Amino acid sequence: MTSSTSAALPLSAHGWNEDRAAEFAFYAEAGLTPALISRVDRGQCDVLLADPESGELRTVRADTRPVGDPDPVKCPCTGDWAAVDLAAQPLPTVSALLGRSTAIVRKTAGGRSDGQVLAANVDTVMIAVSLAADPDLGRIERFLALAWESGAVPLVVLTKADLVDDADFIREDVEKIAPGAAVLTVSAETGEGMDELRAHLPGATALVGQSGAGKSTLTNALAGRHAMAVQETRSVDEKGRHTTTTRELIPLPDGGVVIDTPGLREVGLYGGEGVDLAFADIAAIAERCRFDDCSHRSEPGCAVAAALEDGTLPQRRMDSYLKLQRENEWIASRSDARVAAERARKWKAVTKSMRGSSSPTRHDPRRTR
Ligand SMILES: Nc1nc2c(ncn2[C@@H]2O[C@H](COP(=O)(O)OP(=O)(O)O)[C@@H](O)[C@H]2O)c(=O)[nH]1
Ligand SMILES: [Mg+2]
Ligand SMILES: [Zn+2]
Repeated sequence: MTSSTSAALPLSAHGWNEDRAAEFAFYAEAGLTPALISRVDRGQCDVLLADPESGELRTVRADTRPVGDPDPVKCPCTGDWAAVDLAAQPLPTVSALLGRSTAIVRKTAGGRSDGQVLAANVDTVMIAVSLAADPDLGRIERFLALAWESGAVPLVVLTKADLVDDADFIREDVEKIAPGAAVLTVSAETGEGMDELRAHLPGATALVGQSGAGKSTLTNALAGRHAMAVQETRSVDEKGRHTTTTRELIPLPDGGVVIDTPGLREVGLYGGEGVDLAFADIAAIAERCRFDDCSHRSEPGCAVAAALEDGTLPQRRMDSYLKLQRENEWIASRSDARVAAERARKWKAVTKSMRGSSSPTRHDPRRTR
């Protein structure tokens, strides 16, 4: 066992593994300590690490400015593994971030085309949906696309089962729009379904969903303690206020971690294959179209049109698919423009450096995915 793995031993219950230790070896040699980012604020963060002296897990405040980046997707986020310089004064600093195995990235709210990482390195994206209101299938599909795109496995959890008596019917409806994902019904209030939920959650889990869906209540139930504040008054309208304001990582008593997130009003997609994975049933139908490049609009022998016609594919689901696909195409075109602008800037810097003396490039060990 290398010194960097033994130094991080208490962290292996919370996601530290051989791949991360191998990547970290370079930083271990520089005297840095491996740490898991549990919460990010402006310019600072909390990290979980194994105390080099006692070996106990503890939380340390650290300066994140050395790993700041103009691209928000590359900035440190909850769930990132970091190399921390504990000796730095006046505050320990995050000197580098390790590569991410998964990342939940949404388009930032508003008209901009920037991405925002909601959580990094999770194995499961748990989509919490309250049974107390009529489920918004389009919204669940959108969350599923976001989850598939992250590289983690989506899991839909229908919460507050104690408040309704048709939970199983609703679950069947949701299962139809969630190919490849498990759908569970739970009640944090009565404990119903909680054991099954725990069995679905090895490793790291991020909880996403609307405000008031019961995410923080579930986090507390899984953690076995009051780790997160929950909405005090049970809102009659299911919109809910934002009780949770930061993304926070909670280590679980039996290993693993849960990342609780504030409710999301806008869940813009940020490109990629997630939409196609979330609508794998449509892709399967489309394989039977006569033409490989069928646009499913007016071509003869279109299996999608036939499925819409005979009702096996609901029009609502097809519309939802097309809408999310268009959104993805828009963001892809915006990123192409951004990449082109970035390339132009680099060329300018390079030609300038060839004329001048100092090189504009600097060593940057960070990478994402
Ligand atoms: N009846 C019932 N209420 C719940 C359950 N889970 C959460 N709630 C209530 O739903 C409200 C919103 O919960 P909260 O965890 O703050 O939701 P969040 O915004 O998704 O984090 C709170 O008033 C909770 O007490 C449940 O299983 N049953
Ligand atoms: Mg909350
Ligand atoms: Zn077709």
